[in-house]
Amino acid sequence: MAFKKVSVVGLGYIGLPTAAVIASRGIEVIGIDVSQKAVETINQGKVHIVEPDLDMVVQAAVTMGKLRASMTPEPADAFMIAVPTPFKEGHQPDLSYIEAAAKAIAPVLEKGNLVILESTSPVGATEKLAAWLQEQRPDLHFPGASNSEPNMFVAHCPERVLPGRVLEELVSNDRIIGGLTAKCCEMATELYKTFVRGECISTNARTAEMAKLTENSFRDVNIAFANELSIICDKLKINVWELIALANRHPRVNILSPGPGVGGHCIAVDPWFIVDSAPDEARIIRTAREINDHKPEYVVSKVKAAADQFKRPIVACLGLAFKADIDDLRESPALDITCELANANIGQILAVEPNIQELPGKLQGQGVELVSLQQALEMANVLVVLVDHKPFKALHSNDINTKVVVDTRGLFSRF
Ligand code: SAJ
Repeated sequence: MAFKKVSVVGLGYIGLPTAAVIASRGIEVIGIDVSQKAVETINQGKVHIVEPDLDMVVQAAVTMGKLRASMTPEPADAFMIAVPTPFKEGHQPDLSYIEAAAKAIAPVLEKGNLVILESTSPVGATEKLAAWLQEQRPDLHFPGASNSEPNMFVAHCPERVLPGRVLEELVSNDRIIGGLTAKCCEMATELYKTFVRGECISTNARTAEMAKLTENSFRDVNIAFANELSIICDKLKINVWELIALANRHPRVNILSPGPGVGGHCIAVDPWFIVDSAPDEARIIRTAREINDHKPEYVVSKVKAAADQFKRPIVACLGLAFKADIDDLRESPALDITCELANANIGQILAVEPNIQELPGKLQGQGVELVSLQQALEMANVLVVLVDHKPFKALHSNDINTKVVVDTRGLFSRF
């Protein structure tokens, strides 16, 4: 089947770039979002999120009349759901956004439509999605949810793009196509082939769900190894950066970098979905999460000890984002550490974040001052490197050698 019209539900960090890229291939795309502001912004050809080159692609797609946004779903050939899947209390996956999306599109679904779940999901979520749709539309036949021959198609095709390189990776990455039936895989592959240059590999939905969770857990476990090493090295008075550089010269060793903790909305969340599904079995995965979640607390205690050396400590936190050269503050350990330090009454706290213009809500009213890097260097006696943003990497040893430095990213290990 040729896809003439595609609906993308959820116009965030994944949905909007996906919608714009499909539209750029000449397919009519309607983007659905619950935020009126997001819808209005996109319809003006503008973007509400920061991602390199996204503004250009969205503007072109809207100007060509191929992409438009709306709060009201309408009929289409395929529906792609890209809504958040956070966790609830007790680290249990919260599928309420997927359920809400299913209920929103159900009334406009037509026989033969393809529904794709792109959101990172616990194992079994795609089957649940089919069941929710079946409940809403008893007149249609969803795979696995109806006793009749299915006339609807459902697949899980997890997004795997790296924030900061989304437009490139959307096209070049291989895609896992987890269909509820072989025909679902076939149809979903046909849709992805319209914009993906990478390979599309078919499997079942449960394996596709687990593959995505596995990728992010693999990274989390490896970062936890590096973070644990950094704490062991502090105790043993060894420079962890030198240690890792040396160990990585072994042809089969590739240790990742320690940091202030793991941030973002993916790696700090997804491993918990595996732990929730197999609590007794997922031992390394759970421990890795605990190690990475504990790292900010460890950094705060190091900064407190550093500040204790001064009568009037002025602590400059370099970076608030969850990783280098982006403005994304979601689940950011750097932001949490700065907040903790502000609450700890250890002295004046300065924040330097070149990618934002105003202090985030969480830090407002806490006595924290957002300053430039230059001001921080003039004022502070303690520097805490929390993010390896480009301007911080460009610092010279002369800029910092009169300060006490807590360097969570190893920027100054070369001095
Ligand atoms: N981090 C370290 N040390 C490292 C690498 C990363 O401390 O050596 C920290 C970062 O500073 C950051 C966090 O980990 O706080 C996560 O950053 P990241 O760059 O590893 O990953 P994300 O969250 O930006 O994107 C990940 C990617 N997954 C993998 O690389 C396996 C991306 O491909 C996924 O699409 C994305 O999660 C997602 O949406 O699931």
